[in-house]
Amino acid sequence: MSLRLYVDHLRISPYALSTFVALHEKKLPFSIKDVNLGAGAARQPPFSTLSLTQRVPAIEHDGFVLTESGAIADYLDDVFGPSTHPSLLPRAIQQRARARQVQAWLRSDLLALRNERDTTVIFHGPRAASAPLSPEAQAAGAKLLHIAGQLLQGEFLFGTWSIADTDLALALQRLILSGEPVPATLRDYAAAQWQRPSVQAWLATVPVPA
Ligand SMILES: N[C@@H](CCC(=O)N[C@@H](CS)C(=O)NCC(=O)O)C(=O)O
Repeated sequence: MSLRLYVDHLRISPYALSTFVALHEKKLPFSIKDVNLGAGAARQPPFSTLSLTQRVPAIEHDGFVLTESGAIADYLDDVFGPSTHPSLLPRAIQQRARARQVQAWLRSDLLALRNERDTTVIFHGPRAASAPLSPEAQAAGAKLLHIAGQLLQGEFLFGTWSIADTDLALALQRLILSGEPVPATLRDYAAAQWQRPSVQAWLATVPVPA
């Protein structure tokens, strides 16, 4: 079995983090290939010919290449099923649908917040002075906190860990690590998610700025 993960070389892609964590949580052996997005490597061969969407993350599993972190999580759960590997998504159908909903929502909404608090702040530390959030980004932050507060049941979203927990914690970290006010329960949740060995393993690969 060969499994390779393509990620951005600066390790600031939240989607690449999600797939790295997914592979780690599944306890799958995999190699990592860096793609230098800043140099346009995603749009040039060899990556552009491998990857349908020319985006990271991509996985290459025994010659099959797949992008889109949500689709990759589904694929990994299908191929490496619950009898042999930990699940990334809840097994109960409605919870699984809710987890996918959360994943898709986090990837398609909150644009102003995602733009104004990009993941550099999470993986490379806060900038000396970030501009205050615009009204649009403040509204996105408030929406994130409201929905996270509604969804969160104790330690995890769905009773036990799922990949949606990593994605939600990442979104909350945009606010927390840039000093925005976040309720203690959500801060504690995000901090606990950040301590997972899978997330720490990703953080250990983040290059130190020159
Ligand atoms: N919805 C996709 C988003 C993937 C995505 O937007 N990746 C960005 C990096 S964060 C990318 O590869 N951009 C290509 C480029 O910068 O050339 C997913 O969940 O995997």
